[in-house]
Amino acid sequence: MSKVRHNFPKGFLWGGAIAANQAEGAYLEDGKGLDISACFPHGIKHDYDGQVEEGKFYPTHEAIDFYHRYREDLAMMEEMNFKVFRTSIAWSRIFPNGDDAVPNEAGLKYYDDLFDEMHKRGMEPLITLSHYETPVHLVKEYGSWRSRKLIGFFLRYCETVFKRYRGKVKYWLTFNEINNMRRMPGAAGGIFFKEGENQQQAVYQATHHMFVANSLAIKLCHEICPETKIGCMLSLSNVYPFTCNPNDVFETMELRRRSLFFGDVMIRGHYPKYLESFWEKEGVEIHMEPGDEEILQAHTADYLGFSYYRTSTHEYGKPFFGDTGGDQGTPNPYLETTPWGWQIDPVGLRYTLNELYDRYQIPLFVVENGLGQIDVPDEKGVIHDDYRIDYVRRHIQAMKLAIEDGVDIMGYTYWGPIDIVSAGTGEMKKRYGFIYVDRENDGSGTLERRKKDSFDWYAKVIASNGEEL
Ligand code: BGP
Repeated sequence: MSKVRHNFPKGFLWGGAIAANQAEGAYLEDGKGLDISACFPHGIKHDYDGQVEEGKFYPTHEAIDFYHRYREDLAMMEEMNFKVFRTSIAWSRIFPNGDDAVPNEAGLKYYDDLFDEMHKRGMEPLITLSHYETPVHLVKEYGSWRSRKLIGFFLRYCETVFKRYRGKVKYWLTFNEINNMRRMPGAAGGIFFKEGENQQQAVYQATHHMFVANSLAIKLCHEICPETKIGCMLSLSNVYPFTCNPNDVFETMELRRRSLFFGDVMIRGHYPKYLESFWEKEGVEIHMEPGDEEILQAHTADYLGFSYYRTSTHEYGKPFFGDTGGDQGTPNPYLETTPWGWQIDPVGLRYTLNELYDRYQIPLFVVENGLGQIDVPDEKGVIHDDYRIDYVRRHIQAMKLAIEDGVDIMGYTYWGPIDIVSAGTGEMKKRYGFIYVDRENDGSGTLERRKKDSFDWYAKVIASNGEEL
């Protein structure tokens, strides 16, 4: 009988996570094509322009200029002893239109240099292939993932980067928060609804194409670089029944399943039955090609990466909403709330880790967890973010308890170790970083980087493998 583990395993992958579109800027530099993230002036929760409108400010166009400053930034991550650094490859840096026959060498070179810099500083790259960054041309020309052609375009992109970065990238993720197809299909899959179309049909048919692409990318990855691990990625902040009323309990299970459905297909390898009644009600009919089901079953995720920020509750019959933090319903009276309405729940992380490990029995990776807050510098310009230290400490303690519960956790990449553009709102004001960036919502500021109090604290956490909290 194996003994209970009371600490983080040796080689636990401590680090941080960002996304190309929220940090790099250089949105059309060195041959990069336009991607959808550059056409949201106020973040992915709000209006999508479909193009860049003259004279309008788009926060991701320069973001924090990580594209040109990554050496300085990675040096700071090394000071925090990072073992792993998560970011995404912007698809449109490699294939500017998404359907190009040949890749853009300048884009490939940029990520070669970026990954070399990470290795130089002791970090393993953890790379997301598509993080809300679908090339705009694929949306305009093909209706994005509505078209089965996107499978081929995506696989050409995957094959190119798997071959180019073989030996440099050991950890891949396919689609960031693919379950956001049900809440924000525009950001998650480039699905912007057309007049009069059956919206659920569009969402779930596009999702089917992404499932097939996910499985074929896993197959390709295992063939081209067998030593790597490739996972799927979901947004899994949790939701509790608001009361013990059986109706609250049952409908909350149904709500949770709307997200777990994506993990069920990509990890168990087949469609579950429980969504069929919903599809029947909505007039959804998934069109599959012969062989699709065999592909899904044969090539499933090596691990489950997921984001966890908060929990919310659901009351029977009440509408629920969703954003970049996950499902959101009735506030939980037992939890404190951030200025953006996100409720802080470290016990919820332990609960979610146990829930997911019970369901899937594959390694789990917390690839996003963080606190977006209003950080106010003191008279010397220093940010005393003890509230952020408290948030991270309690979530790390929750992970340690989950490990004692027997959960296999691969690593933890804190979301936004450096202040970046908020995905949901396009703000800089919603700061996550251990590193402050002098940049405001309106694009003003010097882009200078400065350590917050949490910087040295997190460095010690990693140096002690999660012992010194
Ligand atoms: C997740 C996204 C990230 C990140 C995070 C925080 O949905 O994967 O891109 O942005 O949410 O959300 P926000 O930036 O809106 O605070």
